[in-house]
Amino acid sequence: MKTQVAIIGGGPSGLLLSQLLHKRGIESVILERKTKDYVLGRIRAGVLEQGLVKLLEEAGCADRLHAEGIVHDGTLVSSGDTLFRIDFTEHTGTPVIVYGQTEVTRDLYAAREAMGGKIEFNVENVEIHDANSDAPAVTYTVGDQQHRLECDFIAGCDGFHGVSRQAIPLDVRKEYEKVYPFGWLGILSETPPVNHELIYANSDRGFALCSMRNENLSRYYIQCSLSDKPEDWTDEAFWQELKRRIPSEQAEKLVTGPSIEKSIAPLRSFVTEPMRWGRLFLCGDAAHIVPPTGAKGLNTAASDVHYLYNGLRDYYENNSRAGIDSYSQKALARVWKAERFSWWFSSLMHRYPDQSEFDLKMQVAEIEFLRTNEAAQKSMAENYVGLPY
Ligand code: FAS
Ligand code: PHB
Repeated sequence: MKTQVAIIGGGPSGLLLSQLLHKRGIESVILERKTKDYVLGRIRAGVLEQGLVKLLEEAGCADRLHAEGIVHDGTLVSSGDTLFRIDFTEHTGTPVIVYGQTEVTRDLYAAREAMGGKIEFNVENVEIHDANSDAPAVTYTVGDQQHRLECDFIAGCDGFHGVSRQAIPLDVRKEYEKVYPFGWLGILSETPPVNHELIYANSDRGFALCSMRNENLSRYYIQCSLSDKPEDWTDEAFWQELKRRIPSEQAEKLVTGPSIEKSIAPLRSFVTEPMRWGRLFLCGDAAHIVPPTGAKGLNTAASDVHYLYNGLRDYYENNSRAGIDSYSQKALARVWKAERFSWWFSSLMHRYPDQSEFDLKMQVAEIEFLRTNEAAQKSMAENYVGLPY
């Protein structure tokens, strides 16, 4: 089988890239390890930057997002019982949209299927061949059938645990990593959100986040120990702990209910350089990971897709290599800014096991500076709504 762009991974990065390429008549095949239902069963990101919204509009996949997404002009930040608001629209003129990654992925699958997109599910034994040549290929199996996909380019959109990053030789690839000494225990509940905007809470018991998917589907997180398992936490224990971490006024009006999903995500900052090797291009979580504190994971995958899509368009439409040759450097410039913001906001809002009293004083002073300083709030707003592509 032959195609122009072989895309490994049918998550948001791979699907968005495939859909954008298709709109320009550039052929691609997506190879996905799991089933569509499995991919759609993952509960992940919840906040979309305008950059991603615009890409979904360009891909012709933004109708439901605009109908069901919730526009947020700001967010609340709390430290103990002190609560203040960061006004995104006042500082940047730009809001964010709350719309679950699951729904983005659902919309992208629907668009790919409506346009006859080629997606292979349940692929195994994916191997990348001759990425550093003019004739790369991907081999894989489905069941007991061996397949070989000849292509012009390979997009590695297969997430942190995928095979693409490993295809770049160790003497070419450099990796940067910071593992955080805690995780996020998240639940979904069919209850009205405690507040119409998000609440990022720092408390002496640890971090908490109050988010939502719609007016009757709430998403809550609490910082937890890395040794915790979801089954260690009853719903009641989760709700009691959440109430201890958010301001008492919100705790009193919190509507609790049974969790319909409960999971723990480890937190890490991770970047691999370069994001390109020959005709292999890494995109999204295959190349970088951020702690979800800044809601940058999915949104930084989107800027990668933007750079790669435009580079491939330039190649096929104008016979120019400029875009693909500058992909890694352009994508990494924005990736590192997202890494910095996610690391900064995580350091500000979480309690670290080895935090000294002085460290704690620094954290309190930094939150107080954010609460009282307009430049600090503008800086946070600009990073949160998304830096320019
Ligand atoms: P993905 O990991 O989403 O998709 C990669 C796809 O490749 C998967 O479908 C996988 O099955 C497939 N794959 C893997 N190996 C393969 C192989 N060998 N062959 C074929 N296919 C293969 N971001 C936020 O902004 N906010 C959040 O709250 C948030 N929460 C998260 C919670 C968890 C547990 C995780 C893991 C991530 C979270 N993220 C969050 C980040 C997340 O949203 C990612 O940034 C986003 O999924 C990136 O999309 P992709 O790059 O497509 O990677
Ligand atoms: C979510 O709603 O899942 C969410 C929102 C904001 C974040 C992280 C997760 O920073």
